[in-house]
Amino acid sequence: NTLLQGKNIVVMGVANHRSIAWGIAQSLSKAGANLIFTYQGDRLRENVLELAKTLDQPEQILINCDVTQDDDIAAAFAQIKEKVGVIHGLAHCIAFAKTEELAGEYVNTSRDGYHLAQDISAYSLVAVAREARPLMTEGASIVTLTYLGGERAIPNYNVMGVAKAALDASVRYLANDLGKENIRVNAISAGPIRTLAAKAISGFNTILKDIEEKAPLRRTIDQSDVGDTALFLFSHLSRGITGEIIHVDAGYSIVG
Ligand code: 0WD
Repeated sequence: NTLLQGKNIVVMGVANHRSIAWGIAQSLSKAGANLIFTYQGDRLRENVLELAKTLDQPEQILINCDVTQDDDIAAAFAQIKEKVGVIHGLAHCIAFAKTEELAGEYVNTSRDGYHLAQDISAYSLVAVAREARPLMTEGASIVTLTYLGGERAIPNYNVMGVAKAALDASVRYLANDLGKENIRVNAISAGPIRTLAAKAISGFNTILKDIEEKAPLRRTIDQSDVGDTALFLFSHLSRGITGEIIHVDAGYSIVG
């Protein structure tokens, strides 16, 4: 399909072939988008390069960007500007919390752990949107990834749930700020998928089993389910949608 032909889209957060960001990249590439990847530090560069080479892209554009560093973010978008000039989309697929805070009681969350989860998982969207904005001169779509644990208290999700609640609120505030420039901001609330980040959450297998039993579609979702919804959100088809949280979870949130 050609839904995203001629669109330059930045994809942040590919770590390996299981990453949701990678599922999104595959859907967008198939729709003709020109992709720019950002990765966290040199340890991931080779991984992302190998993956990017498997896509039908004129060239691999890879840019280092650790979102805890304002300088990195500014430098990354300066490079992106130099490379492509205008961007039409940005997929933010980044989160982090300390493993020890993704188990047991939320009440034990440390000040450090709280700040770290908020910084990487929620504030980073604000920082990135601010740097991306000047490049989004033809209107654009920003998509982030959230989880039901931001709406409900889900066992073990803890500090990340609170970070997702902040992320969800940020989507609404950013959508309101940027809408006048025809920049839309939405989140996909994905059902649980086995990825590197998911490994850190205790009891993850139990969560998957519960979905298979209770979700209306009686199945878990995968990276391609999220990728194709992202494709819709980056396309003209979703032009009237902003500030929204779309659940791609086989319907679990309506029954669980
Ligand atoms: O079940 C799931 N897997 C769900 C994930 C359900 C619902 C939502 N999500 C969200 C996550 O919370 C996250 O926001 O999807 C997003 C992508 O997560 P993922 O695809 O599940 O996990 P992963 O492949 O690990 O990608 C997250 C990446 C990091 O990977 P690692 O595992 O190396 O920490 O976020 C990136 C990094 O590549 N990341 C950073 N990028 C730049 N700067 C930073 C940072 N400081 N920290 C983490």
